[in-house]
Amino acid sequence: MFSSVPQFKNAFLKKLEMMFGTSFEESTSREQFQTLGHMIREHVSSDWIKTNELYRAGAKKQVYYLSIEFLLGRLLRHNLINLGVEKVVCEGLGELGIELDQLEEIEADAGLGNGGLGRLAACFLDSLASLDLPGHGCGIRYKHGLFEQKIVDGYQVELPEQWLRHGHVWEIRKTDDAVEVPFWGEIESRMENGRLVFRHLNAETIMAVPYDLPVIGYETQTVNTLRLWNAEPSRFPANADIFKYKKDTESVSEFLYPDDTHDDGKILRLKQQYFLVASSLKAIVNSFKKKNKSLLEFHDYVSIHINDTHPAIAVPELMRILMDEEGLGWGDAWDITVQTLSYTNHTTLAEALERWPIRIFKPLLPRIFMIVEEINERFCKQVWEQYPGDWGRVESMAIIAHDEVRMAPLAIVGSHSVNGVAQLHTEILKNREMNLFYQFYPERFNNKTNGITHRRWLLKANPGLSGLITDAIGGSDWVSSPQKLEELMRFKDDSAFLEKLHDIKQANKERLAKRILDKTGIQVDTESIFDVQVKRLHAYKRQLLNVLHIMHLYNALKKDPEALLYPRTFIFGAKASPGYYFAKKVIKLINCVADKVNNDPATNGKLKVVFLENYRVSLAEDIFPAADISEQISTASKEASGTGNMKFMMNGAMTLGTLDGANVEITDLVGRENIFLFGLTAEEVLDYQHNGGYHSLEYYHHDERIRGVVDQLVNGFFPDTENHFNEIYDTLLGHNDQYFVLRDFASYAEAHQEISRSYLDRNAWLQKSLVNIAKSGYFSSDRTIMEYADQIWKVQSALKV
Ligand code: 26W
Repeated sequence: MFSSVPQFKNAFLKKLEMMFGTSFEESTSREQFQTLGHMIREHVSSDWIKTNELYRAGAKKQVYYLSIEFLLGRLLRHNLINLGVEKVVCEGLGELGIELDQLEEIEADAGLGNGGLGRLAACFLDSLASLDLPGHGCGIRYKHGLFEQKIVDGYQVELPEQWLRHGHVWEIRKTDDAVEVPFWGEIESRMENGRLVFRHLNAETIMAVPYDLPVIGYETQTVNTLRLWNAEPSRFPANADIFKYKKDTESVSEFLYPDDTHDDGKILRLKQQYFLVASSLKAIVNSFKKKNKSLLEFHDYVSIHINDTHPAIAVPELMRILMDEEGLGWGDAWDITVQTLSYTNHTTLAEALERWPIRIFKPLLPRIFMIVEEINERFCKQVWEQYPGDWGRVESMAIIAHDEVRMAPLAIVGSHSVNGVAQLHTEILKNREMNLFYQFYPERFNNKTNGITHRRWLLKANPGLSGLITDAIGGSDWVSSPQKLEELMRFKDDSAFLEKLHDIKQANKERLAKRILDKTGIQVDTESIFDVQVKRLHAYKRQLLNVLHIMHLYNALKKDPEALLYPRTFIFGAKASPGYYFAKKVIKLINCVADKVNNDPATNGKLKVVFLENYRVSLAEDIFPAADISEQISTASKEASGTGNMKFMMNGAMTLGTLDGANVEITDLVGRENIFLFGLTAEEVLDYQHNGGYHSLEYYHHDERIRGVVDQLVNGFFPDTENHFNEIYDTLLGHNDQYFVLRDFASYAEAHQEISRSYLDRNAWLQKSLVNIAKSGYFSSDRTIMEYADQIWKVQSALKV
């Protein structure tokens, strides 16, 4: 149905009539969108079935990526591109008077994630399918994804997100594959035929119903599966309030938890984690059993990946299945579990390391708790045997301690592989945060530097640049082999080529400028430098440093109209976790600064500040291609990797960053002259943190630029914001500026000046931009996934052999 334009048009019109009983003339855009979605699903169904058959019959190992987040965004154009039918569809619709661009806007983003971790999972799915690897995602079908952000009076207001309001065209409900997940109740144990048998009595069970999404690889027959579980009532308990039971049950897949360190939904969150793990493992074991192999070979056929600690409960759950349901003894079950599981750590921030109070964990998951206790006892004994007398070590490493279950130790002890997500991050895990575990299991620790799918973030998001690359290096091989982007290096001294690069960036900036105008009413100058910071709002990411620096530029311009070497447009996008008070104040501050700057004739034509509401995947796709500067300014050592940094680089923006996360590897690739670095190094930050010696007040007193902007937070500089920024002021001066904002201020300001000077030399700037694009192939998630496949999961392409 996609082989030629007339054929497509025909099929489209027929399908539309059949699905909606309406003529084309009468149809709405939503109906047209749904029609196209269904056509694509039908089109891939035979490949989907074939892929599944291949996996079922073949002796090949499967990998399952368990993640509490999958930040997919929209799928329409992505699927069209991967199927190689974008052109036919675009033309066919065009002839019918429909613009694909507009149809695309109908689709709601599947926003089932907070940020980097969830988007990484989505990029990985695309790479797995595109590389013909047998890898599937397992997640939760949240009714509401990450909240929709509105800015009201400069403050963030959260609205429930409604992506399922009109249904999700890509999903298929699989009622027959539903499984039950038990909570609460008691465990009865008794001897049966010489074996201890456990029964879960009086449990409250929840039905987990899977919804499957096809994951379509790029120009391949492989169609993998993302399975999202929906929580529904199963057996209504006798004598219970039916409505309450229904509500409690459904609440398990109702909301994605925002990354919120102080929330009271702890029980619900742990319920979600067990819900995801128990239903996924049940399905995985069921499908393994169809192969009629011995369970002792389980790990030769199945690899299960734990994406951060949220699914770490897979360790005791797999043990439970192997022992209680399949009758294996502890030793065999443990060997299989460890060889099956692998774990990625995504953060070293202490507040994000999960711990569950026993008083919650034990009653909610009674059998699982028993198994965790046993794992802990055996593990502590091993440590004690290796380090006799070292109680301190046992206490720091224990899985259960101080009335809490610690999920990172559980994941490390129960996995054969533990990885960080960028070189620096892995070194910090090995030498600092997880050093005791590294000493104990040195062979388990390894690095897998993150990546992004260049198919979404370059091919789809930036058609202008993709077209230029294809023309320049003679064909679109680079889409399958992104390392080939390096061939662009030959154009470094080709000024005609560089000018084309400039024109593309300019066109992208104009497109974004139009969106900014539509959304905010702010007119930005497309000749100015587009300087962008888009990411979750968090103190360690230091949006505050950025905005304080803008205040400084404003002050400087008020004193001297010539103070700024080159006009700038600062663009922000960020959501703050709903309970994160400080982060919300920073959003307010950015908006106040924007108001002040954008309405002052003194800075007109020189400085603009834009806060784009409701940052999400689809908005990100408009932003990255239009950026000149990528702000990656986290306090060194705090950002595990960053992946936005890679998306900017791939689209030819220059990084302004600290030596943190993957910025370190970006620097190694592009060379010191093609990146703007500033600030403390990770070593210096960690040294300050351990040995003291930093006094933010000194920087306040000794740098009048700093004193100027910090005072403006509280001295009435912003009209009608009395006391609004007291907390920010206190964080900086009263609490000694934990994230070294003032310490790095001077160095940051200097780097900004260097940027302006560089931008004045257009040819040199374009050369830098070219080098960034050319070297970005390394950051394709295809490279990352090949490393996971070869070194951790030991899976191979299902089509080979
Ligand atoms: C408390 C539970 C919790 C804690 C943290 C939930 C969610 C989070 C974050 C949102 C985790 C996250 O997104 N981490 C990011 O992972 C990316 C992919 O590896 C990295 O590039 C980022 O540096 C890291 O912050």
